Amino acid sequence: MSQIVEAPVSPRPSTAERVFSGIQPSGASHLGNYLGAQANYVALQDEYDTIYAIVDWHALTSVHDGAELRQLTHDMVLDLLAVGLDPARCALIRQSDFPEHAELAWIFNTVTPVSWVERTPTYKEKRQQGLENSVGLLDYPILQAADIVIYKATRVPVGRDQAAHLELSREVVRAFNRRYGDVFPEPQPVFTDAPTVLGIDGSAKMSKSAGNTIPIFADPDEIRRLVMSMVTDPLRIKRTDPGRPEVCNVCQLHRFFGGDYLQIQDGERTARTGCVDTKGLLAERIIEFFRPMRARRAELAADPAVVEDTLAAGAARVRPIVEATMSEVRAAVGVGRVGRPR
Ligand code: AQP
Repeated sequence: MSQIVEAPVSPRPSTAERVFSGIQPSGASHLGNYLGAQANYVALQDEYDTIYAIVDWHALTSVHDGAELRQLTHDMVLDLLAVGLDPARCALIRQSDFPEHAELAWIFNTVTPVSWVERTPTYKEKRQQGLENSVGLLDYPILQAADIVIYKATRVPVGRDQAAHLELSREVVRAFNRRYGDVFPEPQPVFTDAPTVLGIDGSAKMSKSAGNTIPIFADPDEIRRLVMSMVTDPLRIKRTDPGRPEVCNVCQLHRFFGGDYLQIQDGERTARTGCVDTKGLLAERIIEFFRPMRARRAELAADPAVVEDTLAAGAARVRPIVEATMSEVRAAVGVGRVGRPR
C-alpha cells in the first residue's frame, strides 16, 4: 500500500526553514484534510522545526456553540496525534492560547487595503455556503497571515484551496515590510500530491461545510456507506460501458491507497471491472489504512490529560518565538511593551 506520509512535497523546504500550519476545529478530520495537509504535517516533522495550530478563533466564523467548539478543539488534538504528530518532534498549539496572534492580525489590518480581503475567493465561497458575513469572515486571511508569520515560518503545508490565502499573506508581509522595515519572511505553500481531494459528490472540494466528506475516523461501516455512495464517471451508465479513470474520483483516490492503481484504472477503462467493485475495494483499503490510527486515537482518548498536556508542551516551546517576534514588531510600529515581561 502506498504511504501517504511519503508523498513528495513540492517545493521541498530547506532544513533551516520553519514550517507552520493551522487547522480549524470545525468538524471531524476527513480524507481531504488528511491527504491534502495532515500527511505532510507528519512527514515534515522529522526534518524541520514544525509548529501546528488548532485555529479555534478561525472556527468561530462557523461554530457558534461554545461547548461544541471546545469539544471539537479537543477532538482535533486527538486526530492530529492519532495521524502521527509527535509532541517530541513538533509543537502542537491552540491559537487562542496566544493573544499575540490577534494583536499581530490587528497591526496587519492597518497595512491591508480592504479590496485585498474582499477579493479572496474563499470569502465569496463561504458566504455562498451560508456563513454569516461577519467582519471576522472577511478578516480571516489576515489572522491566518499573522498565525504563520508570527513564527517567521516560510513553509506552510496546506491544500490547494489555501493557495490564495498564502498569496495574500505574502502581500501583507510585503506591505508591512515596506512600511516598517524587513521584519517578516514571505511564506510559501507546500503541497502533497493530493492538493485537492474531491468530495463524495465527485465535483466539489471535500469540505466539512459542504457535507460531502469521508471522515477518516468514522466507523468502518460508515466509511463503506460513504464510499459506496461516491459519484463516479457520470458517463458510465452500464456495467459494460468503458470508464474514464481520469474523471472518476474513486479511481483517482485509489492512487493513494495501493501500488496497483494503474491496473485498477485500466480495469475501469476497459470495463473489466465495475464501479461497485472499485468502490468496494477503495472502502476496504481506506479502512485498513486508517485502522492503526483509529486504534491509537481510541487509546489517546482514554487518557484525560493527554490533550491539555500536549498543548501545554507546545505552548512552552513556542512562547519565546512569539515574544521575540512581537517585541520586534512593537518596536518597529511604535506600540506597547518591547522586551520580555518582568
Ligand atoms: N478537499 C481537500 N483537499 C485537499 N486539502 C484540503 N484541506 C481541506 N480540505 C481539503 C486542507 O486541510 C487543511 C485544514 O483545513 P481546515 O479544516 O482548516 O479548513 P478548510 O480548508 O476550510 O477545510 P474544510 O473541510 O473545507 O472546512 P470548512 O468546511 O469548515 O471550511 C488545510 O490545509 C486545507 O487546505
